[in-house]
Amino acid sequence: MAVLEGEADHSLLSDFDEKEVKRFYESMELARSFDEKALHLQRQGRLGTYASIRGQEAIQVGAGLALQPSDWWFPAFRDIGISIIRGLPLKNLFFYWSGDERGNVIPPNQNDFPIAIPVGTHIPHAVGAAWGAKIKGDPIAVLVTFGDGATSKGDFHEGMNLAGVFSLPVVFLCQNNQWAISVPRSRQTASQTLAQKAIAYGMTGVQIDGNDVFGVHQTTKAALEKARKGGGPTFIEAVTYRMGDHTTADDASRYRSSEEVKEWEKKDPILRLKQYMKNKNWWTQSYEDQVNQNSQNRILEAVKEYEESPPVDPGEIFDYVFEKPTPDLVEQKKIFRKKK
Ligand SMILES: Cc1ncc(C[n+]2csc(CCOP(=O)(O)OP(=O)(O)O)c2C)c(N)n1
Repeated sequence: MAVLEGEADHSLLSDFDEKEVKRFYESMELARSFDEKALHLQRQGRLGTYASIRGQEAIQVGAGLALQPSDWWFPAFRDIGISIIRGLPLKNLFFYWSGDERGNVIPPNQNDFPIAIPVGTHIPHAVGAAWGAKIKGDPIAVLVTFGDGATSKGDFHEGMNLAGVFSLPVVFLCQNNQWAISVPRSRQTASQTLAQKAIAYGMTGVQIDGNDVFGVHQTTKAALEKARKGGGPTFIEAVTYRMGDHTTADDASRYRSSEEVKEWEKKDPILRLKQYMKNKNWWTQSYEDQVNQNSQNRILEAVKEYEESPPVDPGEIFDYVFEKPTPDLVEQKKIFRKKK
């Protein structure tokens, strides 16, 4: 109960000052406002299918702010909070969720991979990047984020195994939001926790409260630092809850109870942080209004850029499959052009 009222366990709290705490809050608020806007745009037919991050802002902001620009990050599809922190232009996220590949163009010097829509397939990619960094002696860490459902995939186990054997600088961050579409955590694995899977692969596994931005930040930061210093991989299970539907194409009320959702609404990571800030006298209504106004301005500007961008040439789909197009692709592009 103390936690829900914003009471921290001071023995566990490191010295986050007002500025740092406000950065957490403002980033979480921006991510949530973006999320709400994306849902509205989808309902108005102005965006494609969208996967909400509501409820997972503490994990994404806590972890995103623990990364250094030189680290590499391999995202799954429910990760816009980290994308925003990493500096992906907001308009790219609108492009992405409208099925426009311009959304996947990562700005130069931003060490992020494009979003992996197939569940878990980016885990071996991340491990490969970590292996490359180790061979080259780059003092960087790799972060890979995924859901509880991904831990049932072969890609996860192969990635974890290799990372353990070669002691690679990679942090596996599982956002255990309790549901993989309609499959509950209890049907995902008979294992008591997901974190304990790390033991079998010879690495540290830790289960944390994914709605506690401070805890997520400290744990991820320590794991990334350990990785950069040659200490090997870590698996973090951050326990949270997917407050919305799986995507805008889903209706979660068909497979889970409203009581369950209501219980988790009380643990909303933003409410919790706000309460903590109120206890510290770091929050006022005018501060919140200002933060919200800033978020809205940024988001509306991005919507404008996204909607006013001329459409891409559809023939481009043939251009990026291989470095040099195969004769088949050249032929297909020709036929496509004639049909247009
Ligand atoms: C390889 C693969 N199989 C199936 C799907 C369909 N699918 C999309 S999301 C999802 C569930 C993912 O659950 P989880 O990993 O827990 O992530 P969450 O959606 O909860 O963030 C599935 C099965 C897919 N995208 N890729």
